[in-house]
Amino acid sequence: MTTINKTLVLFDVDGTLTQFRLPIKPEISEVLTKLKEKVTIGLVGGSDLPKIAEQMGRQGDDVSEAIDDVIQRYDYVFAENGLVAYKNGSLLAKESIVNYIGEQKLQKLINYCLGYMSSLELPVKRGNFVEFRNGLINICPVGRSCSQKERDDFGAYDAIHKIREKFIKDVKQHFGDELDLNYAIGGQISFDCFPKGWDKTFCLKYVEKDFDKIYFFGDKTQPGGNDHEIYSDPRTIGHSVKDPNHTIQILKQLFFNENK
Ligand code: M1P
Repeated sequence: MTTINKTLVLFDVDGTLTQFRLPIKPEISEVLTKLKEKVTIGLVGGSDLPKIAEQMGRQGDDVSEAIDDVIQRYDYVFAENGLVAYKNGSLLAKESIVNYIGEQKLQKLINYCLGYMSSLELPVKRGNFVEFRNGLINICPVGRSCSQKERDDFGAYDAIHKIREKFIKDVKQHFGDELDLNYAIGGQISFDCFPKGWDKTFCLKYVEKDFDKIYFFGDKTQPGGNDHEIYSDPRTIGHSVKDPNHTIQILKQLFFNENK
């Protein structure tokens, strides 16, 4: 197999390598294993490391084993947009949103979002509406403790009623530039809030000097989606995909000389 030097291929997770929050399928994983023999590969997800590991690590492992597996399996793992960064199995860097924006601003955001969600009427509401992570705050109107069916139902409901888009618009209008935050939809039921510039391009500072070509594959590449900035960044060659099969189809054309 020919090795292509100094090429990095970065992948978003949900919608690009897996269905939303579900484990990677063996046939997709197999292509990535073959790709790693040719180029350097990495993941850049909005989710935290345990969630990425659950989907991309060895299935059946407990969370800490799955984390060990995923950080070994991929050359780079950038969780929470790269705010938690691993290279070759070791922690490279970790950033904290609370240190960066401070407790007061953080509470303003959380209190406002909880207030907004308290007056939202949805087909169902469950628990865990605000998830605090290292580098971002995840806001989830239906509640992260919903079942897979409730998740899928909310996804379909949101596609019609634009609950998340309207919510983000309202938060932006309410705070203006006061919080200096950005908001992006990365998955099916929630949106992420993070300091401006802490989108997925954040991870590029760890790799831009070491590679001649950096490919990026993502599904949420439209403005407002959490792949948009890195997809359109001049440092990457962006590919917008419809689903994991589409990703594999493009990989085969680009790296395995298959034309369809
Ligand atoms: O990977 C993209 C997103 O995955 C999850 O989204 P949801 O639960 O809405 O499907 C979240 O972990 C989110 O933070 C992340 O951006």
